[in-house]
Amino acid sequence: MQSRRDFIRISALGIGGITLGSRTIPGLFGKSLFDNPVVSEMKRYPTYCEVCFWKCAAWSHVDAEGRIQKIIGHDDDPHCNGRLCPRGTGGLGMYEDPDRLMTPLIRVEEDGKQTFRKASWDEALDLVAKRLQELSATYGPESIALFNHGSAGHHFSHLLKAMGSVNASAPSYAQCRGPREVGFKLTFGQVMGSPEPLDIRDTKCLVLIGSHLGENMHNGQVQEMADMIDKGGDIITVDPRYSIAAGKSKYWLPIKPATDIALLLAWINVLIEEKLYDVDFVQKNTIGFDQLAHHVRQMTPEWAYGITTIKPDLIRKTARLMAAASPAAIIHPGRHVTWYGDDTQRSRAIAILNALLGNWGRRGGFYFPEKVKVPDFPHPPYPKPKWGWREILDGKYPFAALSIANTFLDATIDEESPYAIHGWIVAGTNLPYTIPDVGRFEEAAQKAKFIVVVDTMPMEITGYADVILPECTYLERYDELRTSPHREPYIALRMPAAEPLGETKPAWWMTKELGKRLGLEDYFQYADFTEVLEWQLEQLGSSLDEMKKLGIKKFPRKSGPLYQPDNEVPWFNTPSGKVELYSAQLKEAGFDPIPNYTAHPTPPEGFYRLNYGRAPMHTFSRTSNNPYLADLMDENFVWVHPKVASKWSLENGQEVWLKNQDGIVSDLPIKVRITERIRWDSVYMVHGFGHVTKKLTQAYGKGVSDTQMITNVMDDPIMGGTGMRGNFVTFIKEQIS
Ligand SMILES: Nc1nc2c(c(=O)[nH]1)N[C@H]1C(S)=C(S)[C@@H](COP(=O)(O)OP(=O)(O)OC[C@H]3O[C@@H](n4cnc5c(=O)[nH]c(N)nc54)[C@H](O)[C@@H]3O)O[C@H]1N2
Ligand SMILES: Nc1nc2c(c(=O)[nH]1)N[C@H]1C(S)=C(S)[C@@H](COP(=O)(O)OP(=O)(O)OC[C@H]3O[C@@H](n4cnc5c(=O)[nH]c(N)nc54)[C@H](O)[C@@H]3O)O[C@H]1N2
Ligand code: SF4
Ligand SMILES: [Mo]
Repeated sequence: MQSRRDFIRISALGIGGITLGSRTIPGLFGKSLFDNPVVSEMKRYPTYCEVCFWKCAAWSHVDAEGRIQKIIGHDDDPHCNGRLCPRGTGGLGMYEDPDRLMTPLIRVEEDGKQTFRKASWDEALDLVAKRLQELSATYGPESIALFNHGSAGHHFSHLLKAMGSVNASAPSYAQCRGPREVGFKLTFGQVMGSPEPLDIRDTKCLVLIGSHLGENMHNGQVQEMADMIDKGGDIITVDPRYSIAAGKSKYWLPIKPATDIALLLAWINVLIEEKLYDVDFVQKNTIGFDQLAHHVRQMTPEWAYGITTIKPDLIRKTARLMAAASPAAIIHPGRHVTWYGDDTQRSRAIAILNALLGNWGRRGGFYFPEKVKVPDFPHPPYPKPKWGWREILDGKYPFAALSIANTFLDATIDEESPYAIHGWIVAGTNLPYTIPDVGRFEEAAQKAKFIVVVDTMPMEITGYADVILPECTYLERYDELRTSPHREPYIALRMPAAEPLGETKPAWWMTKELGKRLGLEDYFQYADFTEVLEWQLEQLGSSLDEMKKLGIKKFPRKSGPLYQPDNEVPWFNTPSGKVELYSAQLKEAGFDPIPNYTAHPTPPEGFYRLNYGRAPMHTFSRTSNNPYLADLMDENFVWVHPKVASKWSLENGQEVWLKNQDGIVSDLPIKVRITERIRWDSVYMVHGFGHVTKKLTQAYGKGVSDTQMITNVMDDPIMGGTGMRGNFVTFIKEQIS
C-alpha cells in the first residue's frame, strides 16, 4: 500500500553537492583544521557557534580569497574563554559539507513513485504559504505546529505566533532538561536555564550524577571543572559507566542504573543524622525540614546499599566530603535528565541536597545569573489563539511549563480531536533521531497533512517533508543576538563570514517571505535582518558597527551582587517564598511532596540496559556527517563488559545487530567494544549515529541509532519528560534477512 508520505531517501538525485562554478570546496581535503594557518593575515567576523547550544562566541577567519579558514573562540566570552571545543573548531565542516542541501525541494510523484524535484524559492514558498493557509482556514491556525531547535526556531516561532498558533516545541524540554527545570522551580522557585549558574570554577566539591562533563563538552563548564581540579577541588562521580569525569574523580560511585534517588535520599539521611547540613540556611530559608528529616530517617546508607550497590561507608564518606566543602559544593543538576520517568523527583532530590549544603547564592555554589534584555523589534500584537499546547495536554503533566514535543505527535495521530495538529513546520530538529518511539513518529508523519522542513542537511527528517527549505549555515547568516545569562550580562553578534552557498537562505529571510505571502507583512517591517539588529543595538546603547568590531559586549550587572549578601534575607519564587523541601504543590496535585525511591524493572535474562551519551567530538545526529568531526570518530560502538562478551563469545570490532525488549532489530550493525568501563548489566553507545539516508555520504550506514532501540518511553507524570533509559537490548550475531 502506498503511504501518504513515503520516506524519501534523498539519494541518487544529484540534488545536494557544493559546486560553485570552478570553486572547489575550500579546505575540505588535504588540510587539518587543527593546523595553524596564519590568522593574523585574515579578516575576522564575529559569530557564535551553532554546533551545540552552549553558543560559544567566536571569530570566523576568512582568507584573501574569501574562504573561511578557521573559527577561533572569542577571548572575552565566558562561554568559551577563547577556546572552542573540537566540535566548534570543526564547525567549518557544517559549511563545507559536500552533502548540504543547496536548493528548495518539493515532493512530487513520478511514475507512481514519490521523489523530490528542485524548485525555485518562489515556487517553494508559494506552496508552503498556500498549504499553511488552507490548513489554517480549515482547521484554524492552531492546528499548525512548529518543532524547532536552534536559531531557526526563533524566526519561525515569530511567524507561527503571527499566524495565531503557540504550538511550538523544542526537544530541549521533554527530551532533555524539562524535569530538572521543574524540579528546581518547585524547590528553589527558579529554573536552571542555560548555561546553568554553577560556580564550578570556585567550588571545592563537584558531584556529578550522570553528568558526563568531558564527554558532554559544554565548554565553559568543562574548563571550569579543569580549573577546579587544578585548584585541588574534589569530584564525586555517580555513573554506572567509568566516564571521563569518573577518571578525574576522587570517588567514582558505579551505581546500579535507575537507583539514583535511593543514593540521594541516603546522602540526605547522612547530612541530617550527622548534623552536617547548613543549619542556619535551613532554618532561615526553607520549609518542610522536619518532614524531610522524618521521611529519610529509615533511608540509611545500609538501606541504599541494597538498592544502589554502593557501599554504606562510601555513601557516608562522600556525604561528609561534600558537607566539609559546603557551601562551596555543588550537586550538578544535570542536563539531559529524561531517564526513568521519575526524573522530576530525582531533580527535586538533587535540589534538596543542594539546599541542605546552603550553597544557593554562595561562592562555589550557585551564583545569581543575569542577562541583557534585548527588546523585541516592534510588531503588532500577536492574535490570541483559541487553544494551544495546554489544551492538547488536557490536564496531563500538570507542572509542564513548556510544550511537550512528543504530544504534538500524538495530537497529529489523533486526527479527530478538536485539538488535532495537521501541519508541521520542522526547523533544526531531526525528529526520528530525537524523539523516542520512532513508530509513533512514523505514524504521526503519515497523518500530517503537510510538512515543511527547514534544515541545512539532508537529514532523515527531510525524507518526510512535502517541501524542504535549505537554510544556510550559521557561518553565512545574521541571527538574533545571543543573550544568555551568566555572571555578567553579555550580548554576542552572529554575522556572516561568507555568502550563502548555492541557493541557501537564512531563516529570517524565509519567515519574512512567508509572512508576506500570508498577509502578515506588518510583523516583518524590515528589508534586512541587520535593520532589526541595528534597532535593538541602538536601544542597548551599541551599534552594529561596534558589535562587528567587538563580537561580544559586556554590560554592568543591574540585578545586584553575584552572591547573596550576608545582611539580606533571600526570597525564593515559590508559593511560600522559601526553599520548599516539602512541596505542598506536588502533594495537592497527587504527587509525592518529598521524593521517594521506587524500583524500576531490570533487564530480563540475556538482555542489557541500553545506556547512551555523548562523545566529545559530536553533537547528537547533526555532526556525524561533518567531514572534520567524522575524521575524529566516524561510527559508534557498543560498549560491552568483558564478562558479557565472553558469555556471548563476542570479539572486539565484531559487528552485531541489537534487538530490544519489544523485538525491534537495529537497521544496521554496530561494532563491539569490550571494556571494563561499563557495568555488566548495561551496554553503552554514543547517541547520533546509524544514519539511513544515503545522501549523508559520510555518515550513511555507520553505527546504530540509539533512538531506534528506545521504544519503551517512561513518561514523567509530573511534567511529561520522556524517560528513555528503560530499554533493554540483546545481541544478534547473524543478520536476520
Ligand atoms: N535517543 C536519544 N534521543 C535524544 C537524546 C539522546 O541522547 N538519545 N538527546 C536528547 C537531547 S538532550 C536533545 S537536546 C535533543 C537534540 O535534538 P536535535 O536538536 O533534534 O538533534 P540533532 O539530531 O542534532 O538534529 C538537529 C537538526 O538540525 C539541523 N541543523 C543544524 N544546524 C542547522 C541550522 O543552522 N539551521 C537549520 N534549519 N537546521 C540545522 C541538523 O541538520 C539536524 O537535522 O535530542 C534528544 N533526544
Ligand atoms: N560533545 C557533546 N556535548 C554535549 C552534547 C553533545 O551532543 N555532544 N549535547 C549537550 C546536551 S543538549 C545535553 S542535554 C548534555 C547531556 O549530557 P549530560 O546531561 O551530562 O548527560 P546524559 O546524556 O544524561 O548522561 C550520560 C551519562 O549518564 C550515565 N548514566 C546512564 N544511566 C545512569 C543512571 O542510571 N544513573 C547515573 N547516575 N548515571 C547514568 C551514562 O553512563 C553517561 O555517562 O550534553 C551537552 N553536551
Ligand atoms: S561547546 Fe563546542 S559545539 Fe558547543 S557552542 Fe561551544 S564550541 Fe560550539
Ligand atoms: Mo539536551
